Amino acid sequence: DDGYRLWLKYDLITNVPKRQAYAQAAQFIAMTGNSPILKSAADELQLGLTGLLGKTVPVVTSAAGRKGGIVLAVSAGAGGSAMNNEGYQIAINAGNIMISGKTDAGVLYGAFALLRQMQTGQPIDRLSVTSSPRVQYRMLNHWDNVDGTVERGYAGQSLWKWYELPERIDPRYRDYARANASIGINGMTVNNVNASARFMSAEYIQKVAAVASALRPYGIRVYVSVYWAAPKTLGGLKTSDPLDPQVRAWWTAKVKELYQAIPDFGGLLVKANSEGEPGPQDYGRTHADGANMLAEAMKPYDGVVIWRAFVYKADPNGDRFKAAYDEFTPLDGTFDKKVIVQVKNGPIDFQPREPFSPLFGNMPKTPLGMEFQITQEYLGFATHMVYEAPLFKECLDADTYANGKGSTVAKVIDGSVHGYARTLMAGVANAGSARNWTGHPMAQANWYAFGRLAWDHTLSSETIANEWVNMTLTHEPQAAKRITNLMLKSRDIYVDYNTPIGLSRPWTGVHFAPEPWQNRSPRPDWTAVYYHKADSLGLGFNRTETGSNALAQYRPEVRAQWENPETCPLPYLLWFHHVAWNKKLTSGRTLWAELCTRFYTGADSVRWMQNEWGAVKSAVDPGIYADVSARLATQQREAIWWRDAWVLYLQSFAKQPVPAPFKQPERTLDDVKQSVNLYLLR
Ligand code: BDP
Repeated sequence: DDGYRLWLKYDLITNVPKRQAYAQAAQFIAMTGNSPILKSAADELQLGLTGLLGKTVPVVTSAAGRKGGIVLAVSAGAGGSAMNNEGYQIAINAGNIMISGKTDAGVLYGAFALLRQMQTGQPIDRLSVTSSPRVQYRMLNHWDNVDGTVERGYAGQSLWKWYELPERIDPRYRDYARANASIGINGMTVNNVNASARFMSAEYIQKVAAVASALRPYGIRVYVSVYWAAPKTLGGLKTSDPLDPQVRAWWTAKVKELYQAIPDFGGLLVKANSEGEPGPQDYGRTHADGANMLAEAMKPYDGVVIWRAFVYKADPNGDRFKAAYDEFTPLDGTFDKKVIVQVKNGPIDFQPREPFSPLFGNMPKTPLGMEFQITQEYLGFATHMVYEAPLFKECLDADTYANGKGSTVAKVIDGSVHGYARTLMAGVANAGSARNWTGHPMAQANWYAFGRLAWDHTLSSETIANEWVNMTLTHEPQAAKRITNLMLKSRDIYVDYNTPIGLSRPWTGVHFAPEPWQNRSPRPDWTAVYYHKADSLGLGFNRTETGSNALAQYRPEVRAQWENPETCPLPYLLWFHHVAWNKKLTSGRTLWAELCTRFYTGADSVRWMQNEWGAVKSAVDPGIYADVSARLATQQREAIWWRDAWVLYLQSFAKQPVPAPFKQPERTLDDVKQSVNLYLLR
């Protein structure tokens, strides 16, 4: 098994009574009409059933009084008012399994849901399911470049073969679309947020249009990331000032050109005045001026402008934590209704554990979308096993208290707290040209989990993991349970050896090798010491009133959870407090002892992961088994490297021995530094 089929495996069901029961209920697929999306639903059911049941199930145009089949039905009244436009209902009707939706996309999602029932061994003869997505724009953001590289991509090259397009449509585009539709994703940005203006050229618009045509039958709309200075570099204008009439006219014409080539074009994604990218502030204008100018160009069409809130200026005395809130909250209420502001889950940058961004709950008049990072930039690339659903859920389930208790981030995002007219969840994609799409076989689960949560954020990490394992790896119940458990623990294990108790960003330029000692860079907030603030007294970033006071950006109830170092939960402690090395923590250990405990237990736990994986050997495909085993061995070696780097470095401040039963690392701090310096050699 090379992993290419992802979770859409459709292997023959070996349990004979189960297979026969399914076959009884799925003797034909009836489809009236022939819209491309409905056809995709019928094709997928046929493909899936052929594989699962071991025989071809015919597609017919009508059930014609027959029973024992699957009927696909689009009708405006389907599901009543409880179901939205993309929702589906699966029910038994006149002896058939009826999959209905208000739109053909709803039926497509229902078809995948029915297949999932069978893939996970659930009964289908008494089905009664209604499901609607809680979020309207469910998107992947690809950080893919014109030259085929992928920013922070660890699974080969870009999926998009720009040099072959628009003429050649790689068959992978369709399989990519199938995978996404199966989890309800309905949008995709083709290119990096650090964008090239080439994507706005006539040549590339044709290429993007060809990709859009391949994805359209699966209900997926295409979006493009914008290079703010394109009117200058591509259009030959003297300025990109959003208030300049020529600039406005240029964008209006450009958007028109996009819609001529792609009638269902989704919209524009913008990273502006962030990490050196140009933007409206270059002309003394605001983010809202910029976004609204693009929104005006989009006015005749049904697309949107997605404006990222990932901004932080070089400010030697500032706290990067506060930057996005400080820049965006004053603009609340000034954005055009076509604009969605896309906010990273945490205030810094996709760290292994962050508190939720204080923007959530503080922009009642501006639809805020969620941006998660699926690709494991800070979670061990494609070598470490980290199941991300618990990270996503931790943020989604956090309470902002914006409208009193229960105003979770998820409810901000899905529009229920502030009544947002548009709702969005985006994930930075982890799929590339690797045969198995994601490099690490287990990283497929992160793509899967993102989609499932964008559809329904109330699903639990465990439910999603269990579904994925059953569809992808094994039906053997004990093994499935073991793998699910392993996945559920994997993120905390990573945090323990990487950034425990609220540490963050101990990275080098490659964002991987440990370098907590790194203290030189053009900007203070691009060093590691800026984030952990280790000194002879202690460790951590004081964000209380006596420090940067970033905590003031949260509601009092949230603040109360975090502002007292005596009661602040340990996972967040060093995010908000500078804590003395010998301070007794709620765990009963001193800070130094607690840190050592985390680093050592985290690294040791990777051995446990190896053992657990070893125990499922006979239940999973040998190729996948060997691949994951090898990556776990790398993870084990690197976990110890992380542990040693941190422990030795922090020990130079704490000036204490490593407490028993743990043993002082065998190498010295200099040894570790040398191993890291090799990463930086050219
Ligand atoms: C950072 C990445 C960088 C991205 C940036 C962003 O290191 O490659 O361009 O996020 O989201 O985490 O814009």
